[in-house]
Amino acid sequence: MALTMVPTIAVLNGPNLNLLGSREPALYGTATLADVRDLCRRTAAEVGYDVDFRQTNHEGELVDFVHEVRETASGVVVNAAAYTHTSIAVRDALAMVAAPVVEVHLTNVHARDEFRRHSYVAGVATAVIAGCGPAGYAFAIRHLAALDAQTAGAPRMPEVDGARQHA
Ligand code: CA2
Repeated sequence: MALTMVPTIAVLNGPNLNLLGSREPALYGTATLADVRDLCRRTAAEVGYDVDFRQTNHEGELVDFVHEVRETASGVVVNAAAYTHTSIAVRDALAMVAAPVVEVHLTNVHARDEFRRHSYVAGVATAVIAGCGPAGYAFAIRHLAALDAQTAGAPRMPEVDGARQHA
């Protein structure tokens, strides 16, 4: 009997998000990152996906995570946290991802400090979700699943396929 691979959505989290739920509940709520991971897994399972959920406090490791998932993930959800506002390296890595990328922030970054209004990630993302708390991750997963369902039925462009074979 043939094994069927379950497609995977990667959920990548940046610095300090490992401490979620332990500080600043008025701003970030009380959910922990483990709660966010469980929400992502439940949501993804509902729409037929696995989740590869990761967090790092290191810029280079976040770049490595993007490289590891860039050819295999059906979509990427990224909350690059403070690296959103500082990292051209993270942006350049995300620009090389074949699948759509959704940028997520727990808080409304546009209603906070001025420096949080600029995102290096947004320019290479398909969509940006901010201010919905952990639900933003679930919205992102549902959106990526919907995009994947759209493209699954679409005819592929031969010149694009050819270019990719030689890449
Ligand atoms: O709102 C978001 O999701 C942010 O990406 C969170 C980042 C911040 O630098 C971005 O501007 C917006 C900060 C993550 C800090 O994580 C926490 C750690 C402990 C308690 C609460 C949050």
